[in-house]
Amino acid sequence: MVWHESWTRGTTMRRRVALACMAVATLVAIVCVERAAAQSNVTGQWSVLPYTMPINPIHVGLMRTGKILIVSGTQNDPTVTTNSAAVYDPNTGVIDVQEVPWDLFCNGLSWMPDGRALIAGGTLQYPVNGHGWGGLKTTTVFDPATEKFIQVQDMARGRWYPSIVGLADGRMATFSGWLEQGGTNNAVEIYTNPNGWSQEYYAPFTPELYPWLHLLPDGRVFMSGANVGSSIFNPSTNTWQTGVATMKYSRDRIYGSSVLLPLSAADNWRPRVMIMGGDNPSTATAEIIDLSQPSPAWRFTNPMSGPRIQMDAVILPTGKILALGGSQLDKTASTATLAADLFDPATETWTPAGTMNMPRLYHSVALLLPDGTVWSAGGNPDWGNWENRMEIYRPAYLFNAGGGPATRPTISAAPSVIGYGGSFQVSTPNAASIASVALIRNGANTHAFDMDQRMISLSFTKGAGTLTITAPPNANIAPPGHYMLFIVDANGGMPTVPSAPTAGSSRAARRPPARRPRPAT
Ligand SMILES: [Cu+2]
Repeated sequence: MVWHESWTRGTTMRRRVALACMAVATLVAIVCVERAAAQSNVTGQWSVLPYTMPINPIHVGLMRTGKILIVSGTQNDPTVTTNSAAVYDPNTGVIDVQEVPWDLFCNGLSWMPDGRALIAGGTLQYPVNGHGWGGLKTTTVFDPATEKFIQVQDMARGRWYPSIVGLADGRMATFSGWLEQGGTNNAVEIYTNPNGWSQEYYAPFTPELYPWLHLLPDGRVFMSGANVGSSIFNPSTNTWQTGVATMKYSRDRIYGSSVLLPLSAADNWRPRVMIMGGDNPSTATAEIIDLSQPSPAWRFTNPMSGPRIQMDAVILPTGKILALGGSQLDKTASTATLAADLFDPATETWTPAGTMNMPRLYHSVALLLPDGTVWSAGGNPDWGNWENRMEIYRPAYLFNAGGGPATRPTISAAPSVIGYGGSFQVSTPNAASIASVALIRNGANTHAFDMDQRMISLSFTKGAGTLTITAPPNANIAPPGHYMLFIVDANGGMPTVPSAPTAGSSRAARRPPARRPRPAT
C-alpha cells in the first residue's frame, strides 16, 4: 500500500508532539493533574489534534466505514482552480486528498440508504466580473467502497446552498439553493436510486438557503428554519403546509442550528425539535416545538451560555445535545463563544461542556464519531482564509472520577442489519449495568446544520450477557441507512459498534481496496 506524502509528514509531526506532551505533563503534573481530572469527568475535555486538515473542510460526513468524507471544491477561494475532496481516517490520521472535476463547494450532502452520499449542486460561479453567485445543477454520488465520486442525472435547475433529507421510503428530497443565475430555487426534487430525479414540486414561498429539514415520525418533513415561519412538506402529496408555527425569536435564525431531539420508544416517539442561536449579532436563545401537539407552537427553553452564529449542535449517545462554536458577530473571531454547552432534553437545562481551544466561525463543522467523541474542524471567515486545526471533544462520560479513562461497557456481538419491528439481540458482558440503547444516524454537516443526524432511543430487556432490544417500528422513525449502535451504562460510559444499518440497506461495509492516493494540495 502506498501512502502519500502528507501522511508521512503527519506521522513525523505526531511523534514530535507526543514527546512534547510528555515533557509538559512531567512539569505540570504535580500542580495541575488533580484539578484537570476533576473537571474532565464533569465537563469533558477539548484537545487540538497534532496534525492539520490540508483542505478547507466545508462539507463533512461520517462514512459507514468510520472514515470522514471531506468535500471542499474550490474551498471558498476564487483564486483556487482545483476542486478538492478528501477521505480522513480519524483513527490513523491519514488524510487522502483527491480532485473532483466539478466544484462541489456549497452543495447539499446526505447519506443514501446504501451508504453512498448524494450531493446536490455546488458552485457554478463566484460573484466576480459583475455577476452574483451561481448554483450547479450537477448531482454527484460518493461511494465509501471506492472512495470515488461519480456524476448522476442533473437536477432541473441549479442549487447552491440546498439541503437534502432522506425520506422513509429511501428517496432523498432536496430543497432550496441558489439558481444558476441567482434567485432562490423554491422547488423540491426527489431522487430515487437509481432512476434519478422527480419533477419539480414548487413551494408557495421562498425558503431560506440551507433550510433545516427533519423527517418526522409520520413521514412528513418539518422545516424548522432558519425563517421565523415553520412549514411541513408532505412527500405523499408533494405539497407544503405553511404557517405551521412561528418562532418566538423575532428574526430569522441565520446560521443558528436545529436538532430533532432524540426520538424515544419510552416517549412514544414524540417528535420535538430544538432551534438555537443564529442571527447577527447572534442570540443565545433556544426554542423547542412539540410536533405531536394538534397545534404545535415554538416556546423558549433555557438559553445557551453564549450567543452563537455559525455554531454546530451534535447529538451524543447519552441523548444530550452538544452546542459548540460560533460567535456573537459573524466571522469575527474576537467575539467567539469558546465555551461549549450540553443540553439535557429531559430537564431542558444546559451544563458546561468545557472550553474550545479556538474559534469556530463560518463553514466550521462537527460530527459525532463512532467512539463517542466529537470532531470539530474548519472555520472560514474570509475568502482564502480558513482554520486547518482540528479538535476532539471527549465528553465527560469517557472519564472516571479520577480523570482517567472510564471503564466502558463492551459489545461482543450485534447484528449488522436491523429490520423494522420485532427485536434483536446484543451480546455484552455488561448487560446488567446498561441504562439505555440508541441508534444514531451517521451525520452529514455543513453550514451549522447536520442534515442526517438523528437518535432513536430503543426499549430493551436484560438477560444474562444479553440485551433484547425492540427494533425501530418503521422507516419514518429510523429511515433506512447506516447508524451507530450505542449501549450506555448507568454511569454514562458507552461503547459502540459503528454503522449498524437498518432494514432496506445493503450491508456492504468492507475495507476499501488499496490504491494510490493523490498527494495533498
Ligand atoms: Cu458557505
